[in-house]
Amino acid sequence: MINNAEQKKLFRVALETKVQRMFGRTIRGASEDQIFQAITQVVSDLVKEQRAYSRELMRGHHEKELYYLSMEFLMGRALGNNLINLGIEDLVVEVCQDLGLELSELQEVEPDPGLGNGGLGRLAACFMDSLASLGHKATGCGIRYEYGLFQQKIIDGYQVEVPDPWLENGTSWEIALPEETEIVKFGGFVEVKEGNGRLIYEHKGYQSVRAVPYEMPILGYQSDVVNSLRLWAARATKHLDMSLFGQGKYLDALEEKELAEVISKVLYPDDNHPEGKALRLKQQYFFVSASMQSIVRKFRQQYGSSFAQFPEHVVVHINDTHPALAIPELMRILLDDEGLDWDQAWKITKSTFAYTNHTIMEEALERWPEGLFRDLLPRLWDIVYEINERFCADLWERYPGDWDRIARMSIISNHEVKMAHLCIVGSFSVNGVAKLHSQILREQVFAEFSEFFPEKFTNVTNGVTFRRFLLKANPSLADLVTERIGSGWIKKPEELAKLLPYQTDQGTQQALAHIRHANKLSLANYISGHNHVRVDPNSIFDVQIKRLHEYKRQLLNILHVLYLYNRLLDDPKFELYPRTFIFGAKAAPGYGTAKLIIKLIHDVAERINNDRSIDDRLKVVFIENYRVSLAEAIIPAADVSEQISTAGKEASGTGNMKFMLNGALTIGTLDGANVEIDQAVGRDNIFLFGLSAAETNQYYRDGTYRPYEVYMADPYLKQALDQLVNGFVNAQHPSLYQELYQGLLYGHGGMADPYFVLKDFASYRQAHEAINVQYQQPELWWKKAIINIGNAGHFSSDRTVEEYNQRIWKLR
Ligand code: 26Q
Repeated sequence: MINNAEQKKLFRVALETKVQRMFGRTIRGASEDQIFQAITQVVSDLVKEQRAYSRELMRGHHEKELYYLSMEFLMGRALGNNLINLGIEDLVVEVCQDLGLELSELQEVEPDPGLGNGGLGRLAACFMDSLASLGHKATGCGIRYEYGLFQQKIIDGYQVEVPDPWLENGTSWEIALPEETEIVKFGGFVEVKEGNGRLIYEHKGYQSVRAVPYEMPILGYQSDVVNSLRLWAARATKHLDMSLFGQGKYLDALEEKELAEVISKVLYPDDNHPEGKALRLKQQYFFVSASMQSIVRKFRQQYGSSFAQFPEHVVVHINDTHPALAIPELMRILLDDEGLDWDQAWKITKSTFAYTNHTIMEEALERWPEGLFRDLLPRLWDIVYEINERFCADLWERYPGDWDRIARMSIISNHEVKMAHLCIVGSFSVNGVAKLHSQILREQVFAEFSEFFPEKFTNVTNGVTFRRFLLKANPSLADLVTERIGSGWIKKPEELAKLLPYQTDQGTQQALAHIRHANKLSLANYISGHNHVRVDPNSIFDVQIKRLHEYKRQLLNILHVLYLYNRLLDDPKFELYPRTFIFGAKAAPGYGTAKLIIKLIHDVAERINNDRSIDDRLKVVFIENYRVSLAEAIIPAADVSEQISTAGKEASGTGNMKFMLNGALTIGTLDGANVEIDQAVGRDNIFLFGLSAAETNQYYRDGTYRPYEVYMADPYLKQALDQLVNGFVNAQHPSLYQELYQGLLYGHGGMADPYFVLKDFASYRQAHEAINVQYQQPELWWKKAIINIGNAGHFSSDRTVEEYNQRIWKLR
């Protein structure tokens, strides 16, 4: 062991040398950018050394391995996280200080890799962290998008999308593995021949694309295991290039290259709002085929062709239906490449896969047109067809004559392939992501499947990594917690409960209040720099940050803000403790209503923030380009966490957990994981409002909801709603929000106000009144905050991953 001073010296020398070798400059002569590059390189060298060491340890161990297949991994910045996981953060901060540098500023140079849309992608990233920290062998498999989720610019209150070329300056965190390239085949046709007394399926006339893997090492916290995130990049096959080249078709060869490489070019920016584009299907098959081929190849190297043992050594998790083609792809490999017969291959396949559903929204369930599927993936089409024939035959045996039911449950119907049905039939486990969500899956969305395969259905409630969202994001709160209860909570989240005895402790309450205030001050500085709005750190910071979607009801929030403003204007006696409402949200580029709500938030903000008559008691801020690194800055500064989705719509939510962990109080509906947060903290420590899932469901069934009547009966609500269209929020363009107004009162063809914004308005208002009163009783407020932190243990992704492991994966 070498001591701290020596370690510091080693790191300093390594950094100085690196700057010289990379840029031909000394530290004094280098730019901030160059120093960032050099630090990253030094740290990534250490990470890769750890990886080499870990692989050496693992060599010869034949442990079961998890492959987590996901179209999205929303990892966030790596430098800070890796410093923490290497246990050298303090040391590097000091080295930087000695050199006159501020590490926190250097970290801001790192592009935030946005290889995901929202919750589903961030969950995958949290799982990668927890798996490595808990010492489980796991590989994340996905796509190395050249462009991540678009960057959001706000111009005149409107969202404008700008590309996110996160790889432009390269990244030090990945290792290219061209020698592990796989070939993926698209299009063509299948020829059936007889050989050795069996049918042989030959795929011909296809186009092939090379899949080149890049691996990012995933360190755990105080763990010897280093896992990998394996992301596939699409490249043209050399073979094709050369043949065209030889014929003098230079431009054609380049075009081929472009056509191949477009597959991994960009992440689809739709969240719970799928678009059925051919390129998306190509992306899915591309990474799934490459992943399954490499998994089988590795199995063969280790265990030969004893494929019956495959499920003992390999489990493949499917993150929503996006990687569902892995199921028929494994069938194809086992049948065509390995020569197994159907029954053997099917037995192996359905013991290998587990599927998580993340959404109940009907329109978000993936289906692909038969024609597109068949043309792009002719061999997989045959296989899915056969899987379905056999499944329907099983259904027939159980429900003879019940054609309607069989049609509803069929994988292929109305000339579409229903990916969720394929997943349920082809997996041994199907789970939802919160108790309520799993119950809705079993009782409503997949009720008939759950009757047929009751043993497959289960729940595993989501969680978040405490390393990134407390230790890294809120170091002063993490220190306070550690001072009180020791550092065990970092790896044993349930130990946070040891904080509960401090709930009424004045010293702890005050320390927490100080930390919050300092975090609010930093956020206020950010806001003043970016939004040119001055917000008061003594006001209540009330935050809603998440994708913009009608079911998440940012519209309810902003209508309530408008209501508060009206009260301040109309009633000099109206009491309001100063409030700052903070929003952050990207809208899918094709989702017009969501984009209009962003504009509305800006117009309301403009009006309120510039009104001197209300004495700064109300401010509204929209933070541009919300992303993981901003979440880390915003959440520690929040007093109030807005989790206000229409009950029954949000599968889980995970932002709710990050806020709770940082001691913010939730205002929310009984939806998703809010239900379990309520159970964990108790009714006194959360602000609940609104319809229950049972009630919204009843309205959907009986059609008796009349938003117009609600509007007419509530003058405050009517006033706010009318202001959307009477020029109050936008005098230049009074009809701008007509669409929102009409949708709430009359609907657009379908049901009016399908997300119950009007119905829940009054009770939302009351919940906010309770916040207004209770925030002014500091002993009460901070007690509740500590109770929230102390009960957050259940919402650690370490707990989630352990549950997956015990019930589903069975690693070690
Ligand atoms: C599908 C097809 C074509 C294009 C896009 C898509 C697509 C992409 C992303 C469909 C859905 C998504 C993302 C879904 C998502 O993030 N769901 C969230 O998952 C979280 C983790 O479980 C939950 O906490 C959230 O409640 C859920 O909304």
